[in-house]
Amino acid sequence: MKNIVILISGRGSNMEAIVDTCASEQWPARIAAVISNKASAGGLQFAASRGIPTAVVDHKAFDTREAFDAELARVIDGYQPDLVVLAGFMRILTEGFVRHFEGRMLNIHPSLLPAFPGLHTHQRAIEAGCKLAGATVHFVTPDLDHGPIVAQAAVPVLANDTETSLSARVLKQEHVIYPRAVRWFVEDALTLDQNRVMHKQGTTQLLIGD
Ligand code: NHR
Ligand code: GAR
Repeated sequence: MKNIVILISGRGSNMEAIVDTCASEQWPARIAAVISNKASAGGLQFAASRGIPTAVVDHKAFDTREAFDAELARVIDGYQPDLVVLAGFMRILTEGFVRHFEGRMLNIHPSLLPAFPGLHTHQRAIEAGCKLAGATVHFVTPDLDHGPIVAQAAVPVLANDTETSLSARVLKQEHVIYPRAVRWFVEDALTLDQNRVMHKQGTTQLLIGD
């Protein structure tokens, strides 16, 4: 059994998708905890309703990013994680924190990396005139949104898209690729060669959505 700790900052719909798929597909894993940097995160109630331990580490209670990250790492380590999953977690993490969980921390980013790292990805994709948008699951490295890519989902950008309509189209595919990628990790189905993540059985790591 692998222990998964999920970090959220808000709604937590990706966390929900992972919790539900872990149960329905009977992964060799348990969601050991859901942790938020915001007490108001909606996802905490969902996790509690499923009997998953929850915790809040409020970044505003710390003077520095290092101090926040040290406490966050201490709380996470209390659940003995094999994998840490960032699911809409909105705080940039320090190098020391990332090194501590290196090779066992995943993020989902709402763009087709390496395009549009950082925030406001959907608005930026629309303004750039992109015809394709999407989401990327990647290992977390100290360099923001630049870690090895585990899976990507692509969707069209339509002529009348707004940030709201495009983000909804992408999110639907996030709920497919993120549980899939986490499952690959807990099954030990991934290999890492330099910057390239490969599925051992050659399963496709690309999803084309609509
Ligand atoms: N930390 C490291 N070191 N590397 C990554 O790849 C990370 C990371 C922390 C979070 C998620 C990421 C995303 O998928 C992520 C990847 C927050 C910000 C940000 O600017 C940027 C990227 C991501 C998450 N956060 C502001 C900050 O000052 C706060 C914004 C807010 O609170 O709304 O930390 O997009
Ligand atoms: C998702 O679209 C995720 O890709 C994105 O925020 C949303 C969270 O939704 N992540 C980031 O922007 C990270 N900076 P959720 O809370 O419902 O999973």
